[in-house]
Parts: sequence; C-alpha cells; structure tokens
Amino acid sequence: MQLSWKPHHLSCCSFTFFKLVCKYLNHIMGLLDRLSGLLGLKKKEVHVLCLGLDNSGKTTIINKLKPSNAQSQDIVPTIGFSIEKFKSSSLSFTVFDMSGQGRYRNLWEHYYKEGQAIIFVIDSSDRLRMVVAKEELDTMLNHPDIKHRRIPILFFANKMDLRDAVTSVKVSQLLCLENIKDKPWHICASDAIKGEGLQEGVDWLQDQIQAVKT
Ligand SMILES: Nc1nc2c(ncn2[C@@H]2O[C@H](COP(=O)(O)OP(=O)(O)OP(=O)(O)O)[C@@H](O)[C@H]2O)c(=O)[nH]1
Ligand SMILES: [Mg+2]
Repeated sequence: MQLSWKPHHLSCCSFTFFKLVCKYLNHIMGLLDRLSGLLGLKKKEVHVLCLGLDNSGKTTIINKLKPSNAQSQDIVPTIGFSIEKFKSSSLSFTVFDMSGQGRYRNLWEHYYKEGQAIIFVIDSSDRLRMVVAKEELDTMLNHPDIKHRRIPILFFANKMDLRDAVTSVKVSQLLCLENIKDKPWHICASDAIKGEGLQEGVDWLQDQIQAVKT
C-alpha cells in the first residue's frame, strides 16, 4: 500500500479545523454574552409604544433621545409606524413610534401586547384637541390588552416652549390622569426641540421597568 498526500486532503482537514474553530468561537461568544448579562453589563431590551395625536411631537422626542450622530435632521409626519432604538444608562429601548393621524390610530391596538411601557405625548398648546387626546387615551386604557396590566405610562406634556401651552398640571387635569389608579404613571413637561424634560421622563421609565421582576 502506498501512502500519498493529495491537495484535497489539506482542504478537507482545513475545512474541519475551520468548522471546529467556528464552533468554539461561537461557544465562547455565547459564554461572554451570558457573563455580561450576569454582570449587568448588557442592557436589558424593552419594547415601548409611543402614542399620542398627530403633531404632538412623538417622533421629535424619540429622535432627540438618540445619540446626536444618529439623529435625523428633518422630521416628517409618521406614516403607519416606525421602529426606533435608543439607550438609557441601563436599558436598550425599541420604540414603536406610531402615527397619530386619525386614519392610522386603529393600528395602535395591534402593538399593545408587545409594549412593556407606553410613552403618551400631548401637544400642550393644542387646547382644542385635548378632548380628542383624552378620548384616545381612554380607549387605549380600556383595551383588553392594556386594561389589566400594570404597565407604566409616561406622559410628555410637550411643546412647553409655545405661548399657548398649558402647564403639565393642567394637562394632567384635562386628561383626568388622577383616575389612573392601577398603573404607575408620570407626567413631564417637555420641549422636544431643545430636548428639555426628556431625560427626567426616561429616568422615571427606566426605574419603573427595572422595578418589574422578569
Ligand atoms: N415648538 C415646538 N415644536 C415641536 C415640539 N415637539 C415637536 N414639535 C414640532 O411639531 C411638529 C410635529 O412633530 P412630530 O414629531 O412629527 O409629531 P408626531 O407626534 O410624531 O406626529 P405624527 O407622526 O403625525 O403622529 C414638528 O414640526 C416638530 O418640529 C416642541 O416641543 N416645541
Ligand atoms: Mg411621528
């Protein structure tokens, strides 16, 4: 019998070696991933719904919460919805930024089950449509996918920079927020253009989400 070496032996060996290396790298990556989770280095992922009437400032708020190099320069009215991401000190947020236009509001309920928290944005200068905002809020609160869940709701009384804006206390009264007894909620006055009031809101939301044991 004659032993001979052929080039395809090498390619076969190197392929098996390559597969082994990949397998072990994968294993090590998995271990590192789990370790970073255990050490609290990996940010917990949360799904948040951003709701509110059209023109209230939802997309402007979400955009401002992203790192400055990821912010978009011109905000246009949302069609349907858009999925956005931003991070806080310990959470990684995936936000369903829903369109507030009347014709798209029936989309909201399809995402209620997904949401672990809600950001509800109000144009504090739009006194005329405050009653519409309240109707939409009440419909959402009474939906079976929301009604019995202790889901945190962060309200932004937005556009505080405008002359006609009412205070966040007034917004809270107009929306009868004190009637929400079975869910943690918080209202922040905000100016999304300057980014004022947003961090306070996100900090509150983060605390609420972290308080929920998973
Ligand atoms: N003055 C002022 N304008 C704001 C503020 N926030 C948003 N805007 C403006 O309001 C308009 C609507 O903002 P969007 O962020 O598109 O509103 P939206 O709620 O996402 O609207 P839809 O996507 O149609 O539901 C834009 O012209 C923004 O520049 C604010 O705090 N102050
Ligand atoms: Mg929008």
